[in-house]
Amino acid sequence: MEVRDYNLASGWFPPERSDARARGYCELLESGQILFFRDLPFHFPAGDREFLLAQKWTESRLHKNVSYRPSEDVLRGVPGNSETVHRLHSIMRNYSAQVIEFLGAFLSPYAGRWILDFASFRPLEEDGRALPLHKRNDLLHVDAFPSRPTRGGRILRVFTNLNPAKPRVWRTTGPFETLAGRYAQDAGLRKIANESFLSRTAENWGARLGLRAARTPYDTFMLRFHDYLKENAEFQANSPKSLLEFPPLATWIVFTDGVAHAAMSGQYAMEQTFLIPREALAAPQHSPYRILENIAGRSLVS
Ligand SMILES: O=C(O)CCC(=O)C(=O)O
Ligand SMILES: [Fe+2]
Repeated sequence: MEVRDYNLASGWFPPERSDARARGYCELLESGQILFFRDLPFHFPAGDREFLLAQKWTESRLHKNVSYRPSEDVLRGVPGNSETVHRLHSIMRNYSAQVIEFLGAFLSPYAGRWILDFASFRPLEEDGRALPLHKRNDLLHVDAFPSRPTRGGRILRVFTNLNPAKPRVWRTTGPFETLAGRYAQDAGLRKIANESFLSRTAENWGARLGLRAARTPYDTFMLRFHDYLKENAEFQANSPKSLLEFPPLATWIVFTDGVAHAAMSGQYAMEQTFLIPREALAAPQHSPYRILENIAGRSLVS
């Protein structure tokens, strides 16, 4: 795992910006690198940041995080309808718009081709958080969302550490190819790949009725793999680990479906997720669906 530092004295933007260069960034990300900005690469008003840090946040009042859906302009995870909630809503709306604009320029080959997913605000200290096993952030895992199958597309996330004093600390482990080579069959890849069309049809009933997008065997496997990795004490204990410290106000971009990660400590982070469809990938040979198809010996996304 390698982290690229974009701490350019003149600002975040590459001097000779071009589509070829942006494509290079897409390829680096897709191959499992994390792109890192020491300073904010988009506008985030100091007053908004101070407001977020000044509120009282407790586990019981939150639905894991505060979430915001840019495509519907809906805020979730905070009860009530107070002035505070309205302010929070407008901060999330602005933050999300800023990140979308920044990423549309920085990763121009994806712009307009992605599916906008949720943004989140993470106001609770990650160290010592008492969450059920499958929801724990401090166990290494790859991301997969039960309600948003990607059908082979990828999960791209932009994080910003809003904490003015403390880093956000992550652990990562080796490349997806190594992880999948070692654990995919044990996690049940063969069975999922061989599932009959009929049982998949039944599983996708809801999708056919228009309730949600249809899951492919790839999506089913990735959900299983997320849980499997968190449940696997041997993997958690013995996998090679790198410790990454993202300093105050740093921003990092990462495909979290390919880079196994765990958040060990840190409080106050913002995050925006983008789903990059298969057709928009710059280096599909590095994508988890292709790596898993090579292991399974058959298509997992049709
Ligand atoms: O909040 C973080 O830093 C990452 C937590 C995580 O793994 C996730 O939200 O999928
Ligand atoms: Fe995650």
